Amino acid sequence: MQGSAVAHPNVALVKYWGKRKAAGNLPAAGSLSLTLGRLSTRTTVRLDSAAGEDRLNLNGRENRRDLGRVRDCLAPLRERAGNADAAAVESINDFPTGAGLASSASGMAALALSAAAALGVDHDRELVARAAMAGSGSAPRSLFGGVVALSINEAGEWRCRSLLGPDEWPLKVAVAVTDGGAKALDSRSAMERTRRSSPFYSAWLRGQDADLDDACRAVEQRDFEQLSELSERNCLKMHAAAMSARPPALYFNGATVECIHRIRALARAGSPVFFTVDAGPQVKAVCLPEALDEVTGALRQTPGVLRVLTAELGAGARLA
Ligand code: 2P0
Repeated sequence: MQGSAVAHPNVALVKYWGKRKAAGNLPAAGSLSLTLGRLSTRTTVRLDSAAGEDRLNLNGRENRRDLGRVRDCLAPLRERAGNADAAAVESINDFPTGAGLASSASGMAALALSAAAALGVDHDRELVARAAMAGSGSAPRSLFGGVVALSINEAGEWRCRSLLGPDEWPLKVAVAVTDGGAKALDSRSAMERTRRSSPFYSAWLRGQDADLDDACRAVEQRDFEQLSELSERNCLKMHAAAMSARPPALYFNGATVECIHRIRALARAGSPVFFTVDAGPQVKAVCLPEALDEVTGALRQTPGVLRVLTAELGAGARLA
């Protein structure tokens, strides 16, 4: 009655920011992401019918704050398996947690798969995806490798799929860490605040289907220039909506902005690179392999950058 899984975080190029329904955690629009190899979450779930309650140990510490979303993730699996035994969850990230590096995506993907294995229902990948979604709206994307699209139709039916495997486009990602601590504002509250109060939220949502379609086309054609233009614009639109919430959700620090300018300058000078920023102050530079050394060097020299991590496209979540 035990299961273990590894999952990688993902970086969204077409962002998810706002829910359609809090129940089931359904995003209001589709999204597209790169699964990052090298950075990993490793999770083990042990079922114990004698234990009174679920427990979560995250990075070696007892964690009660995230137990709610752990239970949300476990619920559909427990229901299918007809097993309500208490779960002891142990999860370790080898990268900063809760700092805008999509630890909830890799965490909930690894949890869904390891819990499904512990409950004996991991053969049903659609159920595992549904459990991951219940934990976090970006988590189903980490179940898949390479470039991943999560699309949602008018009726709220969704599907997640890999557009290109990790070996089909040699994209590299340099992550400039500008703050090592956990973020002050979690994305769930910030996106809900944006939905309720940003004057730009409806415009943000209206553009999402077209951005996702264009991004899918750019990926299928391996058109780096198209993907660059679209991803930077989608990122800035998301942050514009978040910044215009009341009170504002501002994730950028000074170094975030410095990094963005540095990356834009490299691109203007002809390097194949673009930036994106998620719900935290870290900056992700996506580039073709020939630009990686130059990009990491430039980011390391940018004032306020603590360190630069690099990753290539990675595989989807798997049992370990
Ligand atoms: C994304 N982010 O698409 C976007 C871009 C952050 C910025 O998904 O409430 O942790 O658990 O569904 O997935 C972060 O939000 O939110 C996120 P919940 P989640 O990657």
